[in-house]
Amino acid sequence: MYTLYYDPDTASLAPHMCLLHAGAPYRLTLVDRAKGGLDDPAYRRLNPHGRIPTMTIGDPDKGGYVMTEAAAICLKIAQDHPEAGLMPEDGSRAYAQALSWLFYLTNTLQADTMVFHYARRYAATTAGIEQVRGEAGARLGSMLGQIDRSLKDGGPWLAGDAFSAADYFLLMVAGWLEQFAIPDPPSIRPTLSAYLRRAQELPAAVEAYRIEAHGPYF
Ligand SMILES: N[C@@H](CCC(=O)N[C@@H](CS)C(=O)NCC(=O)O)C(=O)O
Repeated sequence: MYTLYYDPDTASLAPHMCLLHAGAPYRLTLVDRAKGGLDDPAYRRLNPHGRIPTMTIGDPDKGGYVMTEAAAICLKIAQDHPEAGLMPEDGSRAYAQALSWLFYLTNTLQADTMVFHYARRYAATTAGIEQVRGEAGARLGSMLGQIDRSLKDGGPWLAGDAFSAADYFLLMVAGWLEQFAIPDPPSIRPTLSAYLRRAQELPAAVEAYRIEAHGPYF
C-alpha cells in the first residue's frame, strides 16, 4: 500500500494522478503547510528536506520504505504498474524521450517555477526580488515556447504518440504557472494550450482535481 503525503495543488499532484491512473491502492495524508505541517518532527523523519511530496511504500518501520521527489515517485509508480502505461516500453525510443522530458521538467521548468514563486528567498530588496522574478519569468517563457514547438513537431504527447507520466508532470507545473500569472503563461500558446486541455480531461487528472478540490486550469 502506498501512502502519499500531499497538500492540494503542490508537487504531490503529478504523483497523485499517476496513482489514480495506475489504479493503485493508496492512502492520502494531508501535510498542511499553512499549519506548519512541513516542520512536524514526524514528517521530517520521513522527509528530512521538509518538502512535499513524500510517498511511503509499505510501513517504513516494518521493511517498507520512503521516497521523495515527485518525478522519482511518478517513475516508481510507473515501474510498479507496467500495465498502466505510465511510461512507454522500456528500451524504446519513446521511453528515452519520456525519461528525458521528466528530468527536464523537474530540473528546469519546475525549478524555475519555484524561483519565480519564491523570489523573495533569492534577494533581500524589493528591487532584487523583482529582478529575480523578471529573469525567472523570462526563462520560463522561453522554456514554454520550446515545449510548445516540440509538441507541434512531435506531439500529441511529450513522447510523441506515447502518453507518459511526464505529461501529468507538465500538466501540474503548467497549472501553477497559469495561476502565478507569469508574463507569457502556458495558455497563450495554441498547441501547448490544446495539449493541456487534453491532458486535464484524462480521467485520472479529473479525479485528482476532484479529490484535491482545485483546478482544472485550462
Ligand atoms: N524537487 C522537489 C520539490 C518539492 C517542493 O519544493 N515542494 C514544495 C511544494 S510544491 C514544497 O514542499 N515547498 C516547501 C518550501 O519550499 O518550503 C519535488 O519535485 O518533489
